[in-house]
Amino acid sequence: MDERTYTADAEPGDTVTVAGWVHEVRDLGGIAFLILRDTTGKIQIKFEKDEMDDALVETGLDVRRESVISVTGDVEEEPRAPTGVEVTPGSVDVISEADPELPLDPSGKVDAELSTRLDNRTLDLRKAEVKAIFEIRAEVQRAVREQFRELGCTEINTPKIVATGTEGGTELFPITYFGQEAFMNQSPQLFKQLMIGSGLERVFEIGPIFRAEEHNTPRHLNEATSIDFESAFYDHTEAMDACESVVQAAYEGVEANCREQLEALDIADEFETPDGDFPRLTYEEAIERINATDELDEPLVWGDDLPTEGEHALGRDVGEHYFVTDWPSEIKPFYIMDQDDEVSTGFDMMHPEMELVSGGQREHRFEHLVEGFEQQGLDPEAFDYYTEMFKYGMPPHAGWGLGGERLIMTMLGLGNVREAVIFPRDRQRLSP
Ligand code: AMO
Repeated sequence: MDERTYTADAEPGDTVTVAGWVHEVRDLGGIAFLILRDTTGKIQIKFEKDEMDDALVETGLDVRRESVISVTGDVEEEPRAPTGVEVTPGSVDVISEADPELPLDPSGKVDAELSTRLDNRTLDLRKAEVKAIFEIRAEVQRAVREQFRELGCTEINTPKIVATGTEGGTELFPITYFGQEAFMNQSPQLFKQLMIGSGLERVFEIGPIFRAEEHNTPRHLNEATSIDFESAFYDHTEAMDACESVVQAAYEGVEANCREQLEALDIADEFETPDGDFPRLTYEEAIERINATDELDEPLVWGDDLPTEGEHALGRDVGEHYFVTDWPSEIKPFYIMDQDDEVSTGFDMMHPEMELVSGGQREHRFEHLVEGFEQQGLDPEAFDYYTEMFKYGMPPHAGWGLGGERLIMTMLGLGNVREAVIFPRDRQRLSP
């Protein structure tokens, strides 16, 4: 079956079988061209009507757009062809005929709404600029994994069906688990921390997280991909260093290995790898700078979370990736270690347009941890499986979680986070 040649590998002088989709047919009278597309690109098939068998010409020219065909023929140089070569066919096989009514135009000549595109993702991903997003996403995951290995991490996979939430009770998806209440996991937070007391010490995971977020915004998903890191004997500043190196590695990988994809997205010229030394602003400096922009109706005070408009105002002011550190303890989760009565070790890493990462040093002292649960209104007993392990030798540790889709969205300047997910889950979308 796969004795075909990819269109990108067809060289003048070769006799090849190329196979893929009918991108378009251009009939100029005595001569006609069929453009065949496969995963590597496109190639021109030439039909000279007077010199070819009528049945062959008919098969080639009557085939509907987006049908799958295979063509065997000789490759010749042709400077006027889009790729500099063309195929003179000896045979054409129609393998899978497409319906004439396409729900979406994969040539991109006719624009489609995002919802139509998501309903017909298979066809949508036939477009070079859409396919490019997912090739870049794959490269980001490869580069990030490699950087984690450089940092001495072991990749782990933790359960997605769990008994308790960690990131606030309202955002959980309940499920039934053999008659018992269970939830889809919001974060691998507790599991990755449990590995700190194991022999692994430094771990990462790239996996799904589930958030029953009410907001239907361009940057929220109900199923997202979290890139999680956790290390023993790290404080929050060392965790931030690791975060910078991972984000930088993702950009470097794309810059080095995705030239063609960046071109398909028309952003090759402006694409830049950040220098990996992101400014670190304290929360206090951040709210002062936001207040100084005068863009909020009410100035922010200590203890407020940063509203979206505040993040945008600060992002414009800073103009690059940056951290916000030293958050008030009261607005960070129970597992974050405090520096004193008011200030935590929690941090966020921001792109000028949105938050990408949350992290911090963790509370590893058993008594403090149990107190933190109570303060947050959580029943420590429900978390016994977690807290118990803090009694048997748990080193100080720190880590973070990075939103995979938001990383891609901000890297490529996409208008909606759903563009970075093949089959997104949001309030309206449960299939495909
Ligand atoms: P947090 O809840 O801030 O932290 O999530 C970390 C990052 O994950 C991404 N993210 C989302 N992306 C799209 N849609 C969503 N609904 C969504 N929710 C989160 C964001 C966010 O910055 N356990 C901590 C991390 C840690 O401390 O290690 C946590 O989950 O980019």
